Amino acid sequence: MNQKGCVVWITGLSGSGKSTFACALSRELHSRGHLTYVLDGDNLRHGLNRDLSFKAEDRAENIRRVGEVAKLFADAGLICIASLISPYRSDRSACRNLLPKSSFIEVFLNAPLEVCEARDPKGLYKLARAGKIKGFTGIDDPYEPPSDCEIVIQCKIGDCPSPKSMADQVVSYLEVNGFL
Ligand code: GGZ
Repeated sequence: MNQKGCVVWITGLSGSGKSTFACALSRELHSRGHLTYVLDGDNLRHGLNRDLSFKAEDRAENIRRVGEVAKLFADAGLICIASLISPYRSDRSACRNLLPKSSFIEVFLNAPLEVCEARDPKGLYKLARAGKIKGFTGIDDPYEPPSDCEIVIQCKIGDCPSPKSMADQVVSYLEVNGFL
């Protein structure tokens, strides 16, 4: 196994497909003999981050903790894949600053709100529209798209790349940039 530790940080709206993409990327890297670890925002909120809400300070703390954990995995030589909404630029930028230059690879899964809301896999958008969830990203809490990220994956209405082709795009980036 020849790899250099790094963090692949996937940001995007709820329902954009971050978790599926993260799993596909992890599977693809494993099949090539690489070691990975996936940190999924929603899962971590059941354990490490279960004390945190969705208000801005708590989202910042959520992202800070995951950034610190991701750094540990990257230090140990793993390709750490973090998938969190991470809606605020300043929080993502703070994570980037934890890592050596170029080892933080920010991937924007750019699925428009209409696409995510039409999918609504957990019915959360419906609840947010009905005012039953307050401060829902994209509805009544902001999502600040990255302006300087390493990779953008574009998903349009009726035209989203498959998780495997999203994974291939990241694998190519990792190869070209000497992580694999
Ligand atoms: C956004 C929320 C909210 C609010 C619950 N806003 O798509 P999901 O359901 O399965 O994953 C989302 C998850 C977001 O956790 P993160 O740790 O990624 O968020 S952040 O980076 O902003 O801290 C969503 C669900 O929690 N969820 N309430 N108000 N998403």
